[in-house]
Amino acid sequence: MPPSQTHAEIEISSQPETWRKVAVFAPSVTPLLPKKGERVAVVGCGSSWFMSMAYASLREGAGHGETDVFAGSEMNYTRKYDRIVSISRSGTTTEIVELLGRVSAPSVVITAVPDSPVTAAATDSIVMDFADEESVVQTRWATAALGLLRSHLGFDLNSIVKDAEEALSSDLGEIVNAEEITFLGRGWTIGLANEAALKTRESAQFWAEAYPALDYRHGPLSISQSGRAVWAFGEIPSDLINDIKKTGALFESSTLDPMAHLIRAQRVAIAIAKKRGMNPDGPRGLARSIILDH
Ligand code: F1P
Repeated sequence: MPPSQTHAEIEISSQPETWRKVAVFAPSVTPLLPKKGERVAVVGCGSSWFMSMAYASLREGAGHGETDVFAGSEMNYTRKYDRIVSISRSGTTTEIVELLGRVSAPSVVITAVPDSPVTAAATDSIVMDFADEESVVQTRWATAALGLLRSHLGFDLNSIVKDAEEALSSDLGEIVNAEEITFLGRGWTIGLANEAALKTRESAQFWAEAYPALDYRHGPLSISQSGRAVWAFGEIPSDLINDIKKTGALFESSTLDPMAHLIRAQRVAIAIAKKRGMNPDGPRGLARSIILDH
């Protein structure tokens, strides 16, 4: 049986105040993050990879320079970068420690834990211990890390705290009864769609997928039907919405900032886990950090 209030729920609810703290903290680390024009690779594993994806798309889209993204295990070591940005809540993820030891470009790690293997391996470290979590499943850490990087791109995090509060108080409705959810995004929100699907898989062993929105029609659409759901982060074209609705699936979208909309997806994941009698803080087969012994 899950405890009445899980760590994940407490951490999800604390996102508005955490984002405010990130907004105050961000200017102090500006010199450690990529400068405009630098060629950058962003790396992470799991949630940290998905937040890396979102940042890479936002950075390049904002005209700050070419920005590639890699899962920690899939770095392209033949490419030349001016800076490597890595995200790791635990600071102990093997793929990231090894990657930082191998790259020749200056690197910066965003982590929740000071004096960890990643801080030893990176050139510079940004420690946001105030955003660390008890739950294995990442929620506020992921949005705090992405929030920091959005701030660095000039985005005012305080401007979406209201959206976060709305996402926390909104009624979850029928979506918690869906038998499958397909999450969609475009550009930077593809990372959010992947993160949302990871949340339901980790915390509720619940079947969820994620795709670039326009790719939905190239196969994933076949899984949609009444009793299942499609969830879009950010805007998607109206003809695509019509095609989704024709399948009979429940369709969820929002005018909230997509990172705030992710909070609703985190809540849905926890609600499904609880409905299934699972403890979302202790996902099957997962640990806070994946440490490989090779
Ligand atoms: C990354 C990660 C998480 C996952 C689990 C195992 O950790 O893959 O995304 O939920 O906790 O670790 P980190 O490198 O950000 O600590």
